[in-house]
Amino acid sequence: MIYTLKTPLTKQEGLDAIFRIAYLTKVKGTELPLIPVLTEAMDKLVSTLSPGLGEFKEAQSKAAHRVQRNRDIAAGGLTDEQQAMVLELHSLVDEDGNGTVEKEELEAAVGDKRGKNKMSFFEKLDVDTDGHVEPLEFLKYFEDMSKERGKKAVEGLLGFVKKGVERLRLQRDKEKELEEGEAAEEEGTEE
Ligand SMILES: [Ca+2]
Ligand SMILES: [Ca+2]
Repeated sequence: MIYTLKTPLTKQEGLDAIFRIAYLTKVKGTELPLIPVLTEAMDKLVSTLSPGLGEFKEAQSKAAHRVQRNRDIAAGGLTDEQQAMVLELHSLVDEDGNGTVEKEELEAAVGDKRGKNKMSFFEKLDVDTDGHVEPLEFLKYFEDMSKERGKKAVEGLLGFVKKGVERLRLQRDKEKELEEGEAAEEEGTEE
């Protein structure tokens, strides 16, 4: 049965062959009805082929995704590294770690800069205006910017956000140190 599958048969020829083999090996000369035997043969065939089928489909969809990605990058979209960087920045700006960036978090990192059209950076990012910037909204903003204004503009903004995040982290560390210092002092006076 397996051998016939490796020959260039049409689907119909393949099915006919399977049915014929099922008939010859299981039904001919017996009292068995044909249909249950065929059903069983089909089930066996499906379970034999389906693990490979899943892999094949996955490889195919990965290849299709790859082609689409290459097209996007060729059209000026972000590279894989830049996408990773954008998502990392998103998670760094998301200080409370709830998975989205809120207005206060963004302003703490990069301030409240308004463009010519009076829209704040946050308003531009939060396209669906639900008050949270999801990772995909963040990514889309940089992706569009890359396509419309080029790599340099994106690199510039990425650098700006990165600096903001680093400055914020230093500031938080200092505050923490101060707090710990005070706590230690208090403990010291108690003794
Ligand atoms: Ca957040
Ligand atoms: Ca949103």
